[in-house]
Amino acid sequence: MHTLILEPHGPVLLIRLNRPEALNALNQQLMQDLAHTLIVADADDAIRCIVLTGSDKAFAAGADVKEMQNLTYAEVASADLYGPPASIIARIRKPIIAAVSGYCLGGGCELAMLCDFILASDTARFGQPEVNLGIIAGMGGSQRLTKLIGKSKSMEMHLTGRMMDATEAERAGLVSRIIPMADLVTEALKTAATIAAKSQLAIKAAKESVNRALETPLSEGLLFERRAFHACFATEDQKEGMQAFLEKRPARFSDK
Ligand code: DAK
Repeated sequence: MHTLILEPHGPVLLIRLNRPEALNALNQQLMQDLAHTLIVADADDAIRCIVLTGSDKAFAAGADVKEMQNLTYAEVASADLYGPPASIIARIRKPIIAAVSGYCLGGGCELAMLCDFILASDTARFGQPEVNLGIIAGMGGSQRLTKLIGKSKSMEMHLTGRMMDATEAERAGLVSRIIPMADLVTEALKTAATIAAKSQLAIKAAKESVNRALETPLSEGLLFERRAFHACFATEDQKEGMQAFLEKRPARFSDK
């Protein structure tokens, strides 16, 4: 699989996008390889958290313009270009951290937003510049970016194609933290290891509950969260977590 480099780090799988010649532009092969890799990782008990990254210069500079240039409406519509892999990535149950350095544009920004949260290096630049090519975002950008940073800023990004730097992206809520570029992957792996050490039952419940905030009305999201909270009390990990706290020792979670 030459479009991706896979590096296991204990319970964390690091996936590096690997098309340096095109600033990691997302072609159909890369998207299929990524979806396949994530399905396998999701089913592998040894993997508890995933980090997705690119290079120092680019997380991904968008969908591959060379691949898209000559496609007709009929071809794009009937193949549902990039649609199936994007739907698969959105359904992965294990946490995925996007570690973003450099350009994170168009489909690249949409891919980062398909992850659970974004850690950005101080060199990261985000944008939805599709309008410059005579198209619009097609992998969720108009919806996810608007939910994450609000209508006004999202609209400006989509209508002008301008990029925002890491500071603006953090202030707007697109990015959870900014990290010096040299430390980005190390910090992402450290964060992933912290997540990997928790009860995976609680992690899945938390991920599903937070995602409900973007997908359902508040009343439905609150009901989902309450039911997921109740279900935590059916787990051994809840008993262990609370007992360990009261005994002033680290918890030993069994994922049961
Ligand atoms: N696609 C293909 N190749 C790309 C690319 C891209 N998006 N971005 C960069 N490259 C290639 C360049 O062509 C160049 O290749 P060579 O000329 O060396 O062969 C190489 O990467 C280095 O790029 P530059 O020479 O341009 O590097 P610079 O540092 O000068 O500029 C840049 C960096 C990021 C500012 C510039 O490369 C740039 O503007 N790139 C395009 C950014 C862009 O417009 N991105 C949005 C693409 S459209 C859909 C789902 C998703 C999408 C659509 C549909 N469906 C589900 C239906 C998404 C669409 C998009 O993302």
